[in-house]
Amino acid sequence: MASILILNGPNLNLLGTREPEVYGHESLADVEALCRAEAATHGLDVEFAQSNHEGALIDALHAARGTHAGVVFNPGAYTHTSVALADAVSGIRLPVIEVHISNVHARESFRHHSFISPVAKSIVVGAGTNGYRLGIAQLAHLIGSGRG
Ligand code: DHK
Repeated sequence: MASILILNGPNLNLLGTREPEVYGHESLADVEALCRAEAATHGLDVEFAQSNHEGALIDALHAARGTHAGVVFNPGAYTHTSVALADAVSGIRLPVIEVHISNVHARESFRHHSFISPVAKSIVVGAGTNGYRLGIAQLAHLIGSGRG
């Protein structure tokens, strides 16, 4: 069975309690459950991970090579700051779907720029936690069609 990595960056461990008016009431464990359910409908296995540390996220992306067929990645605030994460995404040559729970374009201007978007295969923004579902469906489409 093909597998995918769902990777979450800083502060996403606080989902459910952190600014629920922006990020909703679901916890990261709820998101993991929905990801596993969605992936199962596509016949995909899931590794689910979260880190508050940039280097650990880079290591997780590197480790996905040869292990996973693609990545659904919410880089959190590193989206707007990290050239190193963008280099990791382009370096691993796997399809990466960038997901943001909130509509970053309707928020502060510093959230409008993403270092990840130019190297992501697809982007899902502002769909709430359903964005992870959409990201997995898109990854399944890309993997299944050989366009990953
Ligand atoms: C999550 C964060 O932690 C923010 O720093 C980003 C993103 C937006 C989200 O919407 O999932 O700006």
